Amino acid sequence: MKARQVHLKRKTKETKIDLALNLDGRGKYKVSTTIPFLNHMLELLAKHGRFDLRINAQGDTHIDDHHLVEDIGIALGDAIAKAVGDKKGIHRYGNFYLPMDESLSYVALDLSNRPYFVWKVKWTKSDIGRFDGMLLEHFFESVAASARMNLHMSLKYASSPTTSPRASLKGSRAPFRRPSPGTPAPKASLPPKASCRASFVLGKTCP
Ligand SMILES: [Mn+2]
Repeated sequence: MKARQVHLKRKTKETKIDLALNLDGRGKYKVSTTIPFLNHMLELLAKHGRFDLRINAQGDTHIDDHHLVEDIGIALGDAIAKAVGDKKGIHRYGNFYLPMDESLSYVALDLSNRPYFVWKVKWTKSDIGRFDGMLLEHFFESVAASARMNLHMSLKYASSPTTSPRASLKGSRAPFRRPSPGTPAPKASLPPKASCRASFVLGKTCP
């Protein structure tokens, strides 16, 4: 089976992005965005989604992180849409509860081709290190719009201001991992049984 992969470049006045995504990869990543927390988030997305993800991105972060975060979201969504292709044999819908310490987040999505984004996340403090957690909403909104997916993200509850943004975004990577019948993944990229059962991969099947 042909791996569902894409390599794209995006250049605007504010940002320059080179992105390669392989949905049938093994969780290998090389992410360099100049924003440490965003690197961390995208690396986890690749690792737990078992995607191969390479991103090299720079932007006008001397002003603030807004443009670069948004444009990486657009590029990633675009790559997902292109890599998924005709969506044959995969689950269109995915959802996941993710607990993290005392926080619980819930994410549901539909690769519907009708972009819609719902964000039910409230936090009192949104700084994550040097990263402005408020930008996460814009990031996922951009991903949803350019991947043309219906994406709902909510933080059910949290008492710690530091775990709540993390729980929300960690939940976000999970729906990309639903195992699905009908489209056998290449032998070399089959995920281990436990992780396959526990979560899900777009278009991948459990061994
Ligand atoms: Mn914007």
